[in-house]
Amino acid sequence: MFDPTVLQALLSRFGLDPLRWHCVAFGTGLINSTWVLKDRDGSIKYILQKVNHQVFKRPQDITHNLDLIGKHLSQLHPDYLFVHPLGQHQTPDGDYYRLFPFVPGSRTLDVVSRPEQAYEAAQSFARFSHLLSDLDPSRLRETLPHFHDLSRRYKDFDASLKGQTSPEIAFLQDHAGYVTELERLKLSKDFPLRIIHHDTKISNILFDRQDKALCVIDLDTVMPGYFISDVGDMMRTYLPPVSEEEQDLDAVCVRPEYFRAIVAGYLAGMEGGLTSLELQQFLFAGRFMIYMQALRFLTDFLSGDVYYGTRYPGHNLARARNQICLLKSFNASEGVFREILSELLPVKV
Ligand code: GN1
Ligand code: MG
Repeated sequence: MFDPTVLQALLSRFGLDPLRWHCVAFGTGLINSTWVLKDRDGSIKYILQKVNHQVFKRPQDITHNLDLIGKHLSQLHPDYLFVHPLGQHQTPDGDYYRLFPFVPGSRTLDVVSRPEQAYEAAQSFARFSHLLSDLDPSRLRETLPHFHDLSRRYKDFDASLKGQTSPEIAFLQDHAGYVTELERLKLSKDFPLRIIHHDTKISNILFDRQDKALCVIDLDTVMPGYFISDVGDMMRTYLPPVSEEEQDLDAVCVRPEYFRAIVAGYLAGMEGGLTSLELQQFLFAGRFMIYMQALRFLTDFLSGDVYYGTRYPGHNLARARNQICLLKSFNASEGVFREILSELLPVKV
């Protein structure tokens, strides 16, 4: 938790009376730390976030992107709810904090328990990219260079092996065809770089009490990328009934009705904005993101857990096993997914 003197100094910097606000840790993110600021009556008014500057080496690039996006949206789509930070501050030891307004009546979900929630989230992430489609992606900074660069992730994985073998390593090596598949797609002009979110887990959507999506949040990784990152991360995190933390692999499976909801919601939010080549990549989107997350967890395990926080020995190995199991389950459901796609898509896949 917070050193009280650091917290007091920080709140004063943001123009808040340190004696008035009660600061409580919030959320389950693996990278940044988040707190809510409660007023004396217990109501939440602000969100305070510390950006992990080991990961985000240039937090000012996040600010640059958010300013650019905020201006664009307020000019062209003034009704769009965009939660802009109220302020940011770097402490003398380099920690970077941001203060956000709490959106009244909003709540976040940690798990997707109804397909309607998946639809709402997918529609919101798609709408966000769609409304930004007339902003040149190259004007944004890459807040995390090579973040979803699968070739780079594979190289890092390969370098971490140092001659070791295991069933997990062999599985990921056997599926390295996904790396070349993405490189091939990237060569096509019909597979455009877009401004996308890059972290579409359900807790990055604010919902109202009726489970209608209000807006997307956690915009640190908004930067140029491919739509398959956003769709794929929704598949990775909404299709299974359990999270990547689940160690009971029998519980890791995919739920086709959530696949339908993601695809339908995303198409609705994009309003016809995807190219025909993109429309054919919904299955690859899921494979790509689940595979990359398995690579990232296993690489971190093999490298001594330097990136993801762990709570027990072998935690990152367990997460990698979970994702490998999810990828197997995803691929085993290809037939059902194809049927759904043939109903929803205007093109044949
Ligand atoms: C990290 O911290 P969190 O949960 O928002 C990671 C994502 C991973 C996710 C896996 C900047 O996100 O890419 O998918 O963990 N974010 C970063 O849980 O590495
Ligand atoms: Mg995040």
